[in-house]
Amino acid sequence: MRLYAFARLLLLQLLAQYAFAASIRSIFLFKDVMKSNTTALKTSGFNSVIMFGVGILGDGGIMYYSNTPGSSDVLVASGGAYVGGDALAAKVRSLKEGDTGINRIEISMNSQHVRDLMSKPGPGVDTPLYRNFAALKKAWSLDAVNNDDESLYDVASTVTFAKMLGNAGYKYTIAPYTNTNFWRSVTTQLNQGLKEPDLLMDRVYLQCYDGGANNNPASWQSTLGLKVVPLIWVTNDSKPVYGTTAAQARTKFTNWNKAGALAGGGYWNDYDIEKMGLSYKQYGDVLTSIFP
Ligand SMILES: *[C@@H]1O[C@H](CO)[C@@H](O)[C@H](O)[C@H]1NC(C)=O
Ligand SMILES: CC(=O)N[C@H]1CO[C@H](CO)[C@@H](O)[C@@H]1O
Repeated sequence: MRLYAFARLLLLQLLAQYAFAASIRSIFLFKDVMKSNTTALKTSGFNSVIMFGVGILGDGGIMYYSNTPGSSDVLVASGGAYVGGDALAAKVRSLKEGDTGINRIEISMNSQHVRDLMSKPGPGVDTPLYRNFAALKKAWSLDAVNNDDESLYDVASTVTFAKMLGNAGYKYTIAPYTNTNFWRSVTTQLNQGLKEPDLLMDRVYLQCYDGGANNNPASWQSTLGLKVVPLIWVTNDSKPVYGTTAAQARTKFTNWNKAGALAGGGYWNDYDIEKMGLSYKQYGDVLTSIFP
């Protein structure tokens, strides 16, 4: 009996280690989740989705901005409550339910209003902003907030805001393309004294296209002291020069991973996969084979 219990403990530890070590296979959701093919997203090998286009208002309200023709922006949290509607909440939650490989949902935002709200009224648990994020987390079953700041780069308010989100139960992630010094300061301050799996800033999605086309994942890894998840832009008719086929993505991820073991890989973005008639499965297969 004791031997059995011991063996079970060992097995559980192994399983925990395995779950912990699982690589990140991610995709940014640019398309309105009410319109995208969530069945394909759930079953093509991705385990992490990052919903693009959330932003905060001057009064602490949270918007889900539309980037899809025919869709409108939706106010999703206000006055400390979720107000985005049941259908949207059910759709977002469904990403992690039923036949799915997804176990993590993040929302991606810019730095609009972060500095003014952190200075007044601040990051307290009674503020509208805190309560709105808490309500949204619950309604959408969210795991993390992704910072895609590409303009303000204010260390102090970013750190205060991220810690506030940590209090509300979120993990914090970043999606840098440039400004290494800023991201290093933020990372160091947020993770001070913390170790895996308790890191507050636990994922770096590194843009390796457009403005970040020359980014070298291995050198970002050594600068930040964290493994990164390089992002590649799928075939796209907006900036075709940065478009990457699944075959080309395989080569890029393979080479980067050889130069310095990565935390995983990811794509920008689902809208273009659908618009260009590409295959989720082909792009997903690249990730499952290189980052099992
Ligand atoms: C969504 O994806 C699934 C599985 O990949 C596919 O069978 C289905 O036809 C797609 N639906 C639409 C509306 O394109
Ligand atoms: C993510 C992104 O910028 N996608 C663009 C791809 O190209 C189409 C059409 O040119 C744009 O509408 C998308 O915004």
